[in-house]
Amino acid sequence: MELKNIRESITYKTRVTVLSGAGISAPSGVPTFRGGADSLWENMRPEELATPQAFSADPEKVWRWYDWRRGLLEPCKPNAAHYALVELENIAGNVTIITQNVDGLHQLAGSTNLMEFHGSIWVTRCLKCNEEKINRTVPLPIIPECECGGMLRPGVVWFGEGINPGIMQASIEASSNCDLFLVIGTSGLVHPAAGMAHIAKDSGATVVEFNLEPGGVSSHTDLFVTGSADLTVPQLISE
Ligand code: BV8
Ligand code: ZN
Repeated sequence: MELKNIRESITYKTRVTVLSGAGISAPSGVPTFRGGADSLWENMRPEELATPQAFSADPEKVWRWYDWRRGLLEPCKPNAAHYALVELENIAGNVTIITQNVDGLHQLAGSTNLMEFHGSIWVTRCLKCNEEKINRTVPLPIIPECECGGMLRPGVVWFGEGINPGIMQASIEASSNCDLFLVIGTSGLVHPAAGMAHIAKDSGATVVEFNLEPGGVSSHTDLFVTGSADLTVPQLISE
């Protein structure tokens, strides 16, 4: 099976579900989590920072890390892989994107049916009144506060926190009811996100992975497309 066969198999009836990870945004200049030198967590360990415990222990330190990442992300633009998934919406029956990324690049590219499985770095949530707001201020005053006077936290899902039940349910639905499941730029190490590929495979979908190297879900794929996502994913649309 080749990418050419996959491209030719997509019709207006094909239901496509996508699981994307940091690798789809790497060509946009967004550092990945477990990558090489450009990795985001090289000098800071995720357990130290992306957890509720780290935040309650030292909210200022955790906010400085998120504020630094927001500053890195601000100039980043979607790349050809993000745009190819938008174009795919005009070719396939429907396209549902489940992204692990918190960078907002799928929205910027124009994807309409999108679930942010791990939340968004551009959202803040108040610990007191629970209000969630989009906030693109860079840099943020540290520690940012709500109008109600409550402390704000990043609107992301930390390690040890559950996924939003509505998003979890919809993601399981989309993974168990699709013809084609695309896994793009993820190491497949983080659960339950990575489990969506297993659900798709078990429900009979064709699973195609786009990555530089195999990862945690590669044993469940029908086709592995090696290369940078901005070069390989557009080949789903045209030669
Ligand atoms: C939960 C938001 C329970 C925050 C993130 C042991 C075994 C299994 C699971 C666990 C375990 N111990 C603990 C767990 C659970 C834990 C987990 O999975 N840990 C892992 C590390 C083992 N999961 C959780 O805690 C989850 N919650 O289980 O809760 C529960 C249930 C009910 C009620 C209460 C509690 C929540 C996990 C969410 C964590 N939040 N992000 C933030 O961003 O600050 S995860 C973080 O990692 C990002 O969201 C990221 O998306 C995600 C996954 O990373 P990737 O996207 O895959 O990125 P990575 O750098 O790893 O890989 C990049 C890939 O791209 C590579 O494959 C590379 O080859 C490729 N690539 C690079 N360049 C390119 C490319 N590909 C193509 N083209 C390129 N150019
Ligand atoms: Zn508030």
